Amino acid sequence: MFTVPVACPHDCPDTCAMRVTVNELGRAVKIEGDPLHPTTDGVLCTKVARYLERTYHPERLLHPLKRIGRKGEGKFEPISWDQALTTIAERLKSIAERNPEAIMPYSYGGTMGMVQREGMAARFFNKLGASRLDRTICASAGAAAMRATYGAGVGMDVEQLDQAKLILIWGSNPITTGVHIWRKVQEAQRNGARVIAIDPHCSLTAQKCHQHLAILPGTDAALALGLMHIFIREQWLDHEYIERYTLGFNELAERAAGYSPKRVAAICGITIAELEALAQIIAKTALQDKQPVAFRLGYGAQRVRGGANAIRAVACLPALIGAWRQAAGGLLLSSSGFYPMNPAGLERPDLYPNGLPRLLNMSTLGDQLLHEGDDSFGPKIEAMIVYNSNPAAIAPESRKVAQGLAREDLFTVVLEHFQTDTADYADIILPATTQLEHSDIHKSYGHRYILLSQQAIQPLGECKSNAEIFRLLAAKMDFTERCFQDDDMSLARAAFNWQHPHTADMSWETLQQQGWQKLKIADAAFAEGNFPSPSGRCEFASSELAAQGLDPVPDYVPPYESVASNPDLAAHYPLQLISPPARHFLNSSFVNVASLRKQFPEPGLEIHPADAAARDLHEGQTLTVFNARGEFQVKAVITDRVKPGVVLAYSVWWKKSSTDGKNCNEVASQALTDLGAAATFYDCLVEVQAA
Ligand SMILES: Nc1nc2c(c(=O)[nH]1)N[C@H]1C(S)=C(S)[C@@H](COP(=O)(O)OP(=O)(O)OC[C@H]3O[C@@H](n4cnc5c(=O)[nH]c(N)nc54)[C@H](O)[C@@H]3O)O[C@H]1N2
Ligand SMILES: Nc1nc2c(c(=O)[nH]1)N[C@H]1C(S)=C(S)[C@@H](COP(=O)(O)OP(=O)(O)OC[C@H]3O[C@@H](n4cnc5c(=O)[nH]c(N)nc54)[C@H](O)[C@@H]3O)O[C@H]1N2
Ligand code: SF4
Ligand SMILES: [Mo]
Repeated sequence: MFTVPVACPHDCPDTCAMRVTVNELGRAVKIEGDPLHPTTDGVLCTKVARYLERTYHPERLLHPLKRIGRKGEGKFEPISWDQALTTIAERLKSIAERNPEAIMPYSYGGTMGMVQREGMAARFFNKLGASRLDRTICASAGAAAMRATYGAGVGMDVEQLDQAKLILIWGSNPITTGVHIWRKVQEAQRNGARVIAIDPHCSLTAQKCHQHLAILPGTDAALALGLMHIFIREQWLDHEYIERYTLGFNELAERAAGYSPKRVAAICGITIAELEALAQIIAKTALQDKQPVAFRLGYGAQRVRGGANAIRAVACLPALIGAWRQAAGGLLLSSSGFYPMNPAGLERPDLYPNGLPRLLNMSTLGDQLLHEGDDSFGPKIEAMIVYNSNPAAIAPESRKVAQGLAREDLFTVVLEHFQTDTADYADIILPATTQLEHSDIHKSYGHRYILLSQQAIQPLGECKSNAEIFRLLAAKMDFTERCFQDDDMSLARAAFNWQHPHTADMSWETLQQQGWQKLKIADAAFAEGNFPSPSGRCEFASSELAAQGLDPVPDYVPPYESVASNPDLAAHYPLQLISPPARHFLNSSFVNVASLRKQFPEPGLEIHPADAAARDLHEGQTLTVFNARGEFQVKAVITDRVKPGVVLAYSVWWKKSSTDGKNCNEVASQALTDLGAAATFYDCLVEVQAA
């Protein structure tokens, strides 16, 4: 028996350090959280505690497969690796000879490792000159907002959160989506902190907070501007911090002046008293008591039309009250901007044959696959290589995605662990290794550690890692550059700039033995400004946005689809649907793990008793949720956890695991956010009826 340090590969802010025990037969027999890693603290979430069940799942793909049925039908037969790679290389070569931009990579967060994510894959597609993919499905609105405000996705250290005295959990549901951060919040609660959730849904987290403010989806910017309005009216401001470390206060104050408490209460669906009380407790804690105020900002608030402006507006709050002065104060959306990346070394953009290829937005996949090609779009998409993603289930407006994937003239390759909804449409499926079967290196978007993950077991069946698959494909394509022979550890070393002050003290030996090391960053890194923005200040008025001719100051941008902002549409589809993550799944991963499915056997729709009564709906009844884009079926869950006018369906079910072969992304729209061109999953009007 021996243990191996492994990093959790999933798309989760906690990026846990794990210990995997392997027996004499080379089989992984135990997985646990590393008790020495400070944020993991020996604990894994309910999903990854079942990682061995997922790894040794009887339905793991173990051999390359070739489609023999219709697209989408899911009928395949085994072929050899050489046959599979030769078929793919021949097809890609013939397309690339005409126009390599007709080839589209499609990938996202199946694994977050720098090696198996876009390491060798990026080199391969760059050299090929394939279309670039704009990876907007999750966080690009928030990232654009943080860049405009602070210069990068940086923020407070979650390890300090237990010392905060007021914590606002804003558009985040950490009990579900990042339980280790929640454990820190619990410690803070035991230390006397007050915790407030701002969320349209009374989520698992909101239920455990002292207070829950249920705003309407997509109205966060109005709420933040309303808080500013009151801060300024009452002069509840850290004048010195604003003077020395921010930019554009006067413009911001002018904007906030338009957001009277009365107007904001009406937009957000709350009372003026609730808004005034929130402003007061924030200001009192920060300015009168001089205690740390922390904002845990999640991605939930940015999946709407005005998502980036919402994050911009909320992100201004800690600077106004000087919350950054304390290590346990400030804000965290993402910590990924702290990591000194080395894209030139890892992804090798120098390999592009003819300059930058076109950029395809992954959030509008349906429209793109159905596009015939023209001068502005470029060539019709003829081939799609999918890895680390399940677009048939997770991308919006799935009817169009499915239509596109069903195109007989589209050549589709899917690298996967399982035969997902997407894999059913593949021409060739390639079996990929899991985290236990390959090595990788990880950053985090929650904490500040680098983790080195080591291979613990031999690949199952004939599985190969993504990096190995792209290495072999590069050889088949006759790519002769030496970088296509780099092994996984060389790729891992190339991922970061090790000369940067944040990494300069790290040693590779420690990473190998311990599995993790912390970036060197001061606890209260922004106590005196020093933000990575062009001015070094918090930019209330963003110089980057001004240079692009955009509104430099955050504003409330109403949703595309809500009763107030689109009454004509709401006349037909009056309910706002949100579809946040399910606790027992990770996006569409783990949906097929039996022990987890037992706890969440079928998709449901949370609907308020008044909305249910108005439609004569009963608990447990099968419902059809629909709009002009599509429909899907769910079981009715009648509850006041949602307010009237709002409904909730947890994401993301495999379509083929539900009775009608559909999921909530049938009705989600392909419209994009104000900045960052991100998906708008929670900006969606629907109607509901008995099936
Ligand atoms: N168990 C589990 N964990 C996960 C995932 C998973 O699928 N399952 N997914 C992972 C991924 S990829 C991500 S990006 C993160 C996301 O995790 P978070 O950052 O927590 O974001 P979301 O889960 O999208 O949404 C969080 C909350 O926002 C609320 N919300 C919806 N609309 C609005 C709004 O307009 N305003 C406000 N204030 N709140 C709103 C939702 O009701 C939800 O409770 O979680 C990761 N962790
Ligand atoms: N309605 C609705 N839709 C959503 C969301 C929502 O909140 N509501 N959330 C959105 C968000 S935040 C995100 S991040 C996206 C996530 O979308 P995706 O990034 O596509 O995430 P998953 O659905 O988990 O699919 C990842 C796939 O990668 C595979 N995989 C894992 N590791 C490897 C590997 O090493 N190699 C290969 N080849 N494959 C691997 C897994 O088996 C899995 O099938 O979904 C988005 N979709
Ligand atoms: S909490 Fe997140 S990082 Fe930790 S084991 Fe679970 S999914 Fe992985
Ligand atoms: Mo995500």
